[in-house]
Amino acid sequence: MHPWGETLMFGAKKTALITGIAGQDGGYLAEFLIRKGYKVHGLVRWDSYMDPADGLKRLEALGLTDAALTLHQGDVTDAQAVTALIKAIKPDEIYNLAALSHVAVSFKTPAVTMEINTKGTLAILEAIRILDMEKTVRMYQASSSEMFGSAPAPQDENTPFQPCSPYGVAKLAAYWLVKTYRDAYGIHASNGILFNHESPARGEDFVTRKITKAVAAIEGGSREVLTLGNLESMRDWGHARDYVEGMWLMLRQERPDDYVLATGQAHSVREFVERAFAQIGTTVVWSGSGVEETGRDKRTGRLLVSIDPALFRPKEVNHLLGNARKAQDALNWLPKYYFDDLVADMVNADRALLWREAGGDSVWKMTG
Ligand code: G4F
Repeated sequence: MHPWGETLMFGAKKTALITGIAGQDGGYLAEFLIRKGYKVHGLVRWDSYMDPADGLKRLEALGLTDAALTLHQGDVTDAQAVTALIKAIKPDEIYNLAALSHVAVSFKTPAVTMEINTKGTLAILEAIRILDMEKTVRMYQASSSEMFGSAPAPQDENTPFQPCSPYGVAKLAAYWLVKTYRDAYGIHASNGILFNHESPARGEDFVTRKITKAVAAIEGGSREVLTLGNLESMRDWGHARDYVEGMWLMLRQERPDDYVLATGQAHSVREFVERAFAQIGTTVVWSGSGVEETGRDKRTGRLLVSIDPALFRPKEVNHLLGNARKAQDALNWLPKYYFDDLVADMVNADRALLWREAGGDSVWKMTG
């Protein structure tokens, strides 16, 4: 039998289905819901399922084995299969986290991005309608601050969207599908408009984890230089652990609605680099400009950061800064982690991971 077989957990009060459970948010949300006593089902794409050592590593790192949750092999774009799954497990809550989530990749695969991020959402909404589950299931849709695109900061639920990427456009279409199905059919479906949220479980292609992994490797001597694109982008970075709680809180509300989750503080990629190196006691000094800019160790002069023009995007979102006042008032949601705590958590986790990989006796745990 597959190591992640169909074992059921008994005694759970509610049943939740998480699409995209193998991702950063999926793992933390599964852990959170299991602690709340939920029976958790997860939809996992075939490539993650077939290579569990890699595809399910986040769940394993959180100690989530097949004794705790039930994984189903499938794809959110497969509408019939999604309908059959929802019919079979009759979830009380559905969290749609499945997505092509890398903005830069969405420029290279725009059609696939629309397929997964928009039609995947439609498959779930249609399943709820076709199965007459409008009154028995609540749905969370992972909407994104990327939908704001070039809209001036700060952004909140009333800010007009101006997406700047195929990813942002696809997420915006899904956002509107949720609103439309909610109004047309009375489905309890809510959009969480989440600003960037990171953690030690973040994929290594996203800038924060790319930085923290490189900082740990440079400190450990296994790497020379960190190569980045645009250093000036401003992002409102929070911790994924805080944000999954916000998702759950949205489904506790009597009426479905749309909520921004954000820390209310924005920092540049450059500041993230500086803070991450500061965590290992290194001060970065910058010189040059544009693609010629470099960051060096203030003490030794050693090259630490260089710029690769290939890492710039065809169109950039310059400044994301969220106002989560509505979530604070209605959901009583407030983040516990802010910028410095987040960077420290990620750098320390990557140092511990490197140490463990090198045969040290420290056991990596996702902290927080
Ligand atoms: O870490 P990023 O790739 O995240 P981005 O594009 O903001 O998207 C993330 O947040 C969204 C919420 O607003 C989510 F919806 C989305 O799924 C994802 O989670 O890039 C952040 C910034 C960008 O401005 C990028 O141009 O960092 C800049 N950057 C500079 N050098 C880099 C790099 N980004 C990446 N990934 N890799 C670099 O080397």
